[in-house]
This record gives sequence, C-alpha cells and structure tokens, in this order.
Amino acid sequence: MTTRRTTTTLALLLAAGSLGLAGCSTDDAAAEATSTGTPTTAADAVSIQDAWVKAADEGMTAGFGEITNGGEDELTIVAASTGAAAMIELHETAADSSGEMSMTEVEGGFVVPAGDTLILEPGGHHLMLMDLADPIQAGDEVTFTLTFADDSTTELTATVKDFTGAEESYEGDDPDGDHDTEHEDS
Ligand SMILES: [Cu+2]
Repeated sequence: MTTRRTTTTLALLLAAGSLGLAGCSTDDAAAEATSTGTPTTAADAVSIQDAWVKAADEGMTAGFGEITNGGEDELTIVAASTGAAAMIELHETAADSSGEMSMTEVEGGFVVPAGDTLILEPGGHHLMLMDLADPIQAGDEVTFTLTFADDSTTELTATVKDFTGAEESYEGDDPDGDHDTEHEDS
C-alpha cells in the first residue's frame, strides 16, 4: 500500500510538471499552426498535364502544358531548366503598342493561385528554351526542372511535337522595342 501511494504521488507530480510545460508548448504550437497553415511545398501541391515542346533544329523553341496548383497557397514558378537548352526564360506573349504579338519575360515568375490552373500555350505563357544544345525532334522527350519561390523543385517530362505556330517575335530585354525586326505572320 505504501508503495502504491508513493507511485501515485510521483505520477501526479510528473503529470503536474509536464502539464506546466505542455501549457507553454501548446500555445506555441497553436500559434504556429494558425499562422503558417499546412506545411506543404509548392512542389507537393503542383501537378502538370499535357506537357509538350515545339520541335526545332536550333536556336529557340518553347515548352507548354497545364500547371495545376492543388494546394491551399498561391505558388510561383521562378525558374526552369533543362539539359536540352542552355537557358530557359519564363515568357508571356502579348500585343505590343503597335499591335504586334511579342514575347516578354514575366517579372517575378509564373503565379498560379490556389486551386487554379495556369495554361502554357502558343500565343500565351510559355517556357522559352534558348540556345538549344541539339535539334529536338517530334517524338523526343525533354525533361524539365521547375523551381518554385519556396525553393522546392519538381521534374516533368514533355513530349516534342511539330507545331507551325508560336512564331511571335521576341523582344528580349531590348528596352526601346523600336527595332525593325522582320515579323513572321502565321
Ligand atoms: Cu518566348
């Protein structure tokens, strides 16, 4: 009997002690949970469908697809890379002041709101592959790595297709945009 009482007392003391500590840490945990939400990365939240790349022999080409954000937070694609090209820029196509369709780099990257899908397509947003390493031909596959604003990354594989559109002129970072580039009407 004496033994049991001692044990009970000790258990109560321990319980009291841990309750005291738990009081603090529970508050912290609750505050953290409400302020940061679910701890998922953009890479966890994203899914990509119908990825494809326009076949090209050299120079530049473009990658397209549907990027869906299944998460609770907005995600931003800040960079993309591939072994098939020296550099990738994140572009959008829009009419410039003279009505010509031209491409420009999207400042800050591609933003996909929570629950939304960003469609990369000819005449719209696209991944601009610059300085191709080798010709890429219909039926080839090109693997990309996308990097998000939270530093998470995801890989995707795109199929190469022949496509005759997407010939908009490229303004690059030429700030005056007033050069006499030949435009291809397509
Ligand atoms: Cu482009």
